[in-house]
Amino acid sequence: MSTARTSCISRNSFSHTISQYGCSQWGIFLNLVCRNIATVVILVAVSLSHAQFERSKPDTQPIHHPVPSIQDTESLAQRDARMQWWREGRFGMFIHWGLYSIPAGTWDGKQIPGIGEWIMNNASIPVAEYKALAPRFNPTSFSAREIVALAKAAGMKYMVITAKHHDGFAMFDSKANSFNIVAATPFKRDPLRELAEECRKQGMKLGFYYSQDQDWTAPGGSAYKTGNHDSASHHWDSAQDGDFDSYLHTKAIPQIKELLTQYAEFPVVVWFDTPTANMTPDRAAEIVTLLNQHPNLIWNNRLGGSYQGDTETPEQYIPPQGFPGRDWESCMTINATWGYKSYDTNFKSVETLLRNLIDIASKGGNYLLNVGPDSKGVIPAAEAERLQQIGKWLAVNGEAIYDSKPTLFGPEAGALSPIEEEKMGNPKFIPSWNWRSTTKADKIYIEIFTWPGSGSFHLVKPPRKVTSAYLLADPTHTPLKLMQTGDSVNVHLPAKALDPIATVLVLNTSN
Ligand code: H79
Repeated sequence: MSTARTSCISRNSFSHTISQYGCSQWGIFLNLVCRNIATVVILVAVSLSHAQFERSKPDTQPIHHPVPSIQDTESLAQRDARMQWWREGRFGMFIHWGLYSIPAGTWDGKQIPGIGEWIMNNASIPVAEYKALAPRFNPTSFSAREIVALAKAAGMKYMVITAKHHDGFAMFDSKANSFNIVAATPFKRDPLRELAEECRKQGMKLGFYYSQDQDWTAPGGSAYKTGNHDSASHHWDSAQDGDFDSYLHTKAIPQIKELLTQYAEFPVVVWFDTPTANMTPDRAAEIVTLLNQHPNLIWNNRLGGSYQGDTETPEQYIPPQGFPGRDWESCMTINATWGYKSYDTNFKSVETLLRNLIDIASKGGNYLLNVGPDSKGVIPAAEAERLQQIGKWLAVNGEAIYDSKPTLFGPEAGALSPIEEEKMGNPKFIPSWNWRSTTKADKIYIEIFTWPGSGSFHLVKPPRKVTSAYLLADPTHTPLKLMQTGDSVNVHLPAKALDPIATVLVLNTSN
């Protein structure tokens, strides 16, 4: 591999107060639906912090990369063009699907705590026993057509499916390694090929998740430590022992090559995960060499080896301030697991899911919402129903979400608690759920969660001149009465919200 070229590029020095994977208190917030907010609230918008969510150029410091990546070499204009569809899309479907959907959270008659796709590690299942799941995998009810149609109905613009998770099982036709869905199961079909065809037909973008570093069934693959596993290798079965470079060269890199070349225009996203110390800059550079051959590709910040990729990936939380200067995507589960668990019925409400989407859009990010098909290939009905409901809201109100810019206000999202602290000792961010805002060139959208009993929405010192207003869900877009007094504007609202979850007030504006 060529490591001769070198470059000095820049690193975003913005310091994150919440770790990438740690859900900290956020999961708790986001699972809480604030039901006991006083019903009589005057919603007041104060614009204090213009542009705090804009993607401004961050403070930078140099990083050395053995092979420069596309992000190191392209211009800002090229980056904007490459990221355009992703930034506009706002909402994607994450699909965690693999052999773990067979045990579905139960092993040897015991319910295994934790996320379903981690069952092999969490229950210390020996390699041979786990591999024996493959001949039992026959998801005959899998329909790429239906899954893509569901994503479309939900208003999602892209999907990312696990091509290989940490268990090492490839959900695609791989010549590089026979532990895959085509060679090792009675199913024999390639779901990635079928999804690619349907995405092409139905106008959906398709990306692949690939666990490049952890691989619990390939000799030499990495493992995160859980339980009483070996303190150095973190392995729990000698069949996992081996040389990381030979894993990288005989499995991961060949499979990444296959994924990048077997599916025509797809993938448009490669979603790496959980780099360990094994993913050194030189090893990551070998993967970057492959990625560089696909100049429109978008890839996340989890490759490792000091590469920052295109996107920040807060997992199971929404960053209170977004990630100034970076593209970002919150990935979140719809219940409490990524991979299917038969007994996880802890589904988030449509209200919570929609608030998350709106909250994320108001901070300039994307929402990658996960579903976990079962061992027959079916997305559980409780998940599909929720997606349909979100889609209904977006069919009416999508204009406020897609291709929108972040809020011009800021304090409406919440505030740091003067008393409560999170794990790291930083002040805890307490979200507020009265309203959010998104922006377009000549419009300000106010997504109202808590309908004001006062009958009006009050704006103090609006950042732009408000010329007229209406509700997006009002089919006639009847103008609402505006009262301008001094430096504030009052918008009269009907007595009842048009949508119990979020009603969008549109303000036409001029500068
Ligand atoms: O694919 C999903 C997760 O399986 C994956 N990322 C998302 C998108 C992921 N892998 N690792 N992590 C996230 C973070 C690791 C958390 C851990 Fe644990 C805490 C590993 C050991 C302790 C969670 C709890 C997993 C096992 C026990």
